[in-house]
Amino acid sequence: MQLKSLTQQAIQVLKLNHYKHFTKPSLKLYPHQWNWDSAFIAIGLSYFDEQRAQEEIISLLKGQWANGMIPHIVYSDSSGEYFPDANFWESEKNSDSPQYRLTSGITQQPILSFAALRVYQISKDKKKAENFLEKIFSNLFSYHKFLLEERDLTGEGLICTLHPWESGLDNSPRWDNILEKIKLTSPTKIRRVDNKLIDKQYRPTDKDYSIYFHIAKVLKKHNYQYKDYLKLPFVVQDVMFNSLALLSLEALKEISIIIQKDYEEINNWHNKLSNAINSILWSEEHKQFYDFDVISGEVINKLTLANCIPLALNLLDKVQIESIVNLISKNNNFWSDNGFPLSSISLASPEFNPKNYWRGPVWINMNWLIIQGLETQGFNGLAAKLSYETLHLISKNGFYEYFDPFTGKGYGTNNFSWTAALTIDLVKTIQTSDNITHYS
Ligand code: 2M8
Repeated sequence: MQLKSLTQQAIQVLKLNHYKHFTKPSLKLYPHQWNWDSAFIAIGLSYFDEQRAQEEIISLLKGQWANGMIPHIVYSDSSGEYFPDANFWESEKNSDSPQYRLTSGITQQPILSFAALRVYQISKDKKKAENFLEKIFSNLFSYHKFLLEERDLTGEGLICTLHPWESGLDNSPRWDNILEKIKLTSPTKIRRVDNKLIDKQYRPTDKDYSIYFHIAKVLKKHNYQYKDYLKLPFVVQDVMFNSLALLSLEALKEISIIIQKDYEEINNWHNKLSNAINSILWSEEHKQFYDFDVISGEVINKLTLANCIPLALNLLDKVQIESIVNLISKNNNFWSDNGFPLSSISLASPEFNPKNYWRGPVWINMNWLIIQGLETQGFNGLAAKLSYETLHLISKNGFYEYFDPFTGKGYGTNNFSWTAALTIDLVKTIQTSDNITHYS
């Protein structure tokens, strides 16, 4: 495997998808700016264009709401059809939405502060990078404040997500039971572009889409204000979302030290969130982290890779670490003997489908997050092996959005930005690790 040429190809993908001050996840399928995509993209960019990496994040923050929410989509003026478009959301119904940017009305996996710190750590021009952190600190701070205060709807210290699109793992089987129970009162007219561009067997169903639209309409009806959260159709304490918020909060703490700003709130939020993740989302019985469905009051006991994301946190004990590492090791739930790691849901689960979106395929950002976790917990050998296998999959099949865990075939869109960006980071990490001789 030629790591140098793989990096060069990845850089070309990010150049191809560059538009004004940000990077589209994909030219046709996703022609706007997405929240967590931009976080991953900024990390990749920072290896070859520090200025552009910083601009990527600043551009996303232009869409931030006055209440601190960073929307899941900041719409661009570029050509290219995408639905739902900005008009669908009518975000102006909430006076906190920005005047000069069109955005969606929901947020997405909060990995941005973690990415901003990585951009700083990778950059060579530290003075400039420090100025960048100073410039964006109050934005990041108010985003965490929004999450930890406004989105802690139950008052238990956990952030609630209000739409499958907020999870970023849109049609994950974790949401099946909730979606199943939602009754559409009137037929929801849906317009789809995605399944005209990509074969529909690889995308969510029309039924899923009608419910996604329905939930979004309910949020819109509440003017994106949620005092009455028990009236909402989808309210979840999502393990992955809360874990990434905590990871980002740790990064925010570090950023505040770099720029010498001391904020007591960060420590308070941190303590509250770590305690809540460990006490509410950890199942002592199953030795696993599970999401919680606030509306039905039920634990969502499905096993997907998202349940393993807490591995990246510093709060786990030995039993918790071992149970997750065991799950993601070869020949177990997410890594078949002759296949490619890691499938997005357990290979053994009844919903597993190797081709369909977030219901089985390998996603590079998920592998990358697990690799961060393995490194945090000191499993450097396994982290290097997973990095190598991930790069091998990409070099064999291309910069696809997702991959078949058995054959490695790429699905969804090609030239997908976060696949390219994280390739650059994985190559760098592998090259600087002790395992270089083995894997280069
Ligand atoms: C996918 O989600 C969008 C809706 O937000 C879509 O299907 O149209 C997800 O994979 C999400 O995680 C990702 O951020 C987005 C853009 O890559 O695409």
